[in-house]
Parts: sequence; structure tokens; C-alpha cells
Amino acid sequence: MKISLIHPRLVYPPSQPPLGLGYIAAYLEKAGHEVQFIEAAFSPDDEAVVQSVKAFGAQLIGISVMISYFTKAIELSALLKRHLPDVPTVFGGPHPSVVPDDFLKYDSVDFVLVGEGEHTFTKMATAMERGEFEPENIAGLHWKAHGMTRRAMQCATAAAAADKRQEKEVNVARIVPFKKSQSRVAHQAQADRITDLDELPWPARHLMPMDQYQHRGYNVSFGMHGSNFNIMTTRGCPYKCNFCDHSVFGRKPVSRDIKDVVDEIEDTAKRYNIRNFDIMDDTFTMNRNYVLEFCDELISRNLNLFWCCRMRVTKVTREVMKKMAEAGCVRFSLGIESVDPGVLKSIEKNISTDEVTRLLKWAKEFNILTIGNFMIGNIGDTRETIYKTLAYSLNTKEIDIPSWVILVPLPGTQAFEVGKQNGWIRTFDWDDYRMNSKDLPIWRNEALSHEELRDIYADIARQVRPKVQYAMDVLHQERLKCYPELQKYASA
Ligand code: B12
Ligand code: SF4
Repeated sequence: MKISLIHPRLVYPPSQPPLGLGYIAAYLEKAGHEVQFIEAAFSPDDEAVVQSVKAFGAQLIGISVMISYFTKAIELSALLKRHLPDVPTVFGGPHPSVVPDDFLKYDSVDFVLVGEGEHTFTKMATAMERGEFEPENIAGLHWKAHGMTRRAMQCATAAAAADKRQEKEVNVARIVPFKKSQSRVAHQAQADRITDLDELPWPARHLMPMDQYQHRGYNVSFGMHGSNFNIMTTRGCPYKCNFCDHSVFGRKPVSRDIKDVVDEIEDTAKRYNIRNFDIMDDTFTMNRNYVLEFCDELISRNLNLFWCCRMRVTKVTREVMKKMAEAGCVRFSLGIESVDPGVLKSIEKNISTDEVTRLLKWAKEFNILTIGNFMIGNIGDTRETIYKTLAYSLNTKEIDIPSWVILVPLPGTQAFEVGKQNGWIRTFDWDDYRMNSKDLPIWRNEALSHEELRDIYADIARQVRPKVQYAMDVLHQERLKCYPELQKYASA
């Protein structure tokens, strides 16, 4: 079957391909399907995206969505539906996995598939191709009990069987919520988590415009020269931070075989001539032995690559920091959030500032650049706790870049539920759920109003700017000396 997988236009052009769609594409190909991948941000407009899908002759369309580009994704599917009314649309990814029914309100959304998509989406496509598709048989699938979806199912099956598609200009796809009488939805219980990640092929980078992601115009990757590619070693995080969305990978961590991960790194670096990679795991360092073995494997291959990761302080020792540095880790982002013990407790972060400070010192001992992630507006936060945390982020010299956000209450999280119950959430328009937005925050807490949080955030942004500027101007440049190909510029 011919399947188009689309990553909708983000607020800004991405510098890395979406790994989720890459994995699904690879799994579909392994099952014999023909896959097209489209990064909408690299098309001039959504009309061009539709033309590509048409030209490819897609029989099924998959769209991946994160919360803040909800409407962009719906708009794109509406346009697709207008031009290709018989091609079913399936939505998946972190946001549809939490609020599937919000998507099914729209005429242009036929199905929502929650959770990890490799097995379930492939099963769905294969069943459609064989004319055996029954939504009840696909775990995690949500669909409309009436209306477009019935038709979409019939069309998909018929189209796949006859391999014949007709283009009809039917105006069914305006962005109008489904009528109440039609809004019944049905769903199948969620699929089990994928427990054997080694059974998955590597993401289908060969379908992705890797060269277009390799630009430096859009962002500077702190401490790295040139492009980077993304990779995942582990899915799932066992911790319970009250603001974090676990809807796709859940709490039970599963890891890939280390040799296979490093094979993928080696192959990708050589194939695309990229020297840096970014580990996308929620918490790369949660299993100490795994990290040590991974680093040993990288060191043993002498690949001379540089990398960065996201981590939390728990379980990280000086030995781990040393080994990570030896293996080419040049930077990490660390979830610090607050230095107030009461706030840390209320968000269930379960870390202490002392251990954070100790870890940061080790990082500097081994010359790793650090990004400290802080969040304001947490439950329990007051002006005093926030400014105490700001002082820490400015005065701790081991934090190179203090990165601040106002809490965004993601649906499906505990913070969202508490906020909803207390009337602290200003809007449920998912497009507004963006970090670093200059708009009035969507969230407030028991002590600080939306306006107060906005003003405090603006003040923090002003105060941290010189430190961030220094990091980019001085530390970043210093780091680039590690790239021999830049040496010729050193004396200029
Ligand atoms: C990298 C990343 C980013 C990158 C994305 C780069 C890129 N090109 O991929 C950037 C920096 C742009 C980013 C931004 C944001 N991100 Co982000 N990000 C991540 C991170 C750390 C890794 C993503 C990843 O590669 N995952 C690995 C792949 C394999 O997983 P996946 O994408 O979820 O895909 C699987 C399933 O979702 C599903 N699936 C995915 N697509 C589809 C499509 C179909 C059709 C089907 C059937 C299934 C399906 O199958 C896939 C394979 O199993 C995740 C955390 C995480 N561990 O996932 C957060 C995460 C996805 N981000 C999150 C958030 C909130 C954001 C922001 C909205 C933050 C904000 N408020 O501003 C922004 C929005 C982007 C924008 N500009 O509008 C949340 C998502 C919450 C939500 N409900 O949407 C997450 C889960 C973090 C968290 N725990 O809270 N992010
Ligand atoms: S914030 Fe980090 S440590 Fe906490 S639950 Fe989310 S991924 Fe895990």
C-alpha cells in the first residue's frame, strides 16, 4: 500500500527529522509498504504538500502531532481531504495519544491511533491492503461511530483492492467540528508497549531530506559545530514529575541493544557525514551501567563524534560524567526546575539541589557544557522561591546556559488536572500551549496570577540574557577548537 507520512509545519523549521515517523516508516517498509515522508516545513505551503501526496498516489495518510501545532495539523488534513476525499487520514503522536476525541471532532480526521505506532499502524495498513480492515482489531485505534470514517474505511479498502483512486473535488473538509449527533466515537483498548526495541528497524532516514535538516541558519547547537542527527537508546521514564507527559512511552523503561545503537550512530554519521548526534531519550542517564557500556562501545570504535543528551541528576556519579566526556559528550540539559525543597516536593521531582550542584561540578571538571532547565509557576512557587532559584541559576558558574520556561500544563499530566480543578488554566486552545511564548501564560498557580508570572518571566529573561550571551560568544567558540576542520579559521 502507498502511505504518506507527514510532519506538519512547526512554529519554526525543524533541525532534526521526527524520529517517530522515521520508525513507523521503516516498520511499514519492512512489511512491504511503499512510504513517502513529507516534512511540511520544507514545502513552500500546504498546497504543495497536497500535490506531493497526490503525485505519490497515497492510499493512506499518517500525520504526527505535538500539542502546539494542533490547528496546523487539522488545517493540513482539511486541505488533504478536500483534494483527496477518499484517502483516510490517521493522526498519531504525543498529543492525539492524550486527547484523541478532540481530533475526531473534525471532518478531516478519520482515525486516531494512540501510543507507539510501529506495530499498530502497520497492522492497520496491511489489513486495509488486504481488504480485511476492521477497526475493532487495531489496538489503540479511535474512530467515529458514524459519518466520514465509515466512508473512509470503505473507500480505503476498495481503493487498495482495486489500486484505483479518483480525485474528487468534494467540499467536505472545512474545519467544522462534527455535528453533535455524529460525534459518537469508538475506540479499541490501547496497544501494549513495545518491549523489544531491537526488533524495530532503524528510522527510515533514507526517506527523509537529511540535507535540509542540516542547516545552521535556524539554530545554533550550543557547543557543536555543524549539524547533528537524532537517535534514541531508551523509551519510557520511571519518574513522576507532575508536569511531564508520559502518554506514549509510559513509565517502564526499555532499552535497545548497545551495539545496535552504536552501529546506527556509526552508520548515520558516515552516511550523512555528520559529526554530532543528539540523544532524544527523556532521561538518558537513568541506567548507570547502560550509560557506561554505551560510552565504552563508542570509545572502542574511535569514531571521533560529539554528542549531547537530556538527563536528570539521579544515579549519575563522577565516574559516569568522566566516561561520558571521554566518549565525546560535549553538553547535556539537566532538569533542575527549582531549588526550593517545597516546590521540588510538590512537583514530585524527587531530587535535591545538593546533588545537582555536585553533578554540575563534575561536569565542569570534565569540560562538559551544561544547560540547566528551570520552570516557574510550579505548584508551591511564590515570588520568593522563583527569585531564589533565579539567583542559583545566575550564580552557579557551572551552569553555562540557564534555560527558563513557564509551566505549560500538558493534558494528561497531574499538573493539568490540578490546574483544571482550581481554575488556573486560562485556555484549552492547544495552539497556545507553547513554551517561551511572549503571550499571557495559560497557567497560573495558587500564589501568582497569569500577569504576575508573565512579568516575572520577562524579568528573568532579561537577567539571564548576559550569561546566555557569554556562553554563546565565549564558551561556544572555545568548544569549536575541538573541530580540526575549524583550525584554519583560528588565526584569522
Ligand atoms: C525532540 C523533541 C522535540 C523537538 C522535535 C524535533 C523533531 N523534529 O522531532 C522540538 C524541540 C522541536 C520539540 C518541541 C516541542 N515539544 Co517536544 N519533545 C521531544 C522529545 C524529547 C523527543 C521526541 C522524539 O523524537 N521521540 C521519539 C519518537 C520515537 O517518539 P514519538 O515522536 O512520540 O513517536 C511515537 C508515537 O508518538 C507514535 N507516533 C508519532 N507520530 C505518529 C503518527 C501516526 C500516524 C501514528 C499512527 C503514530 C505516531 O509512534 C511513534 C513511534 O512509536 C519528546 C519526549 C519523548 N521522549 O518523546 C518531547 C515531547 C514530544 N515534546 C513535547 C512538547 C510539549 C513539546 C512542545 C509543545 C513544547 C512547548 N510547549 O513548546 C514543543 C512543540 C513544537 C513546536 N515548535 O510547535 C511533549 C509532547 C506533549 C504533547 N502532548 O504533545 C513531549 C512528550 C515531552 C514531554 N514528556 O512532555 N520537541
Ligand atoms: S521530566 Fe524527565 S525525569 Fe521527570 S518524568 Fe519527565 S522525562 Fe522523567
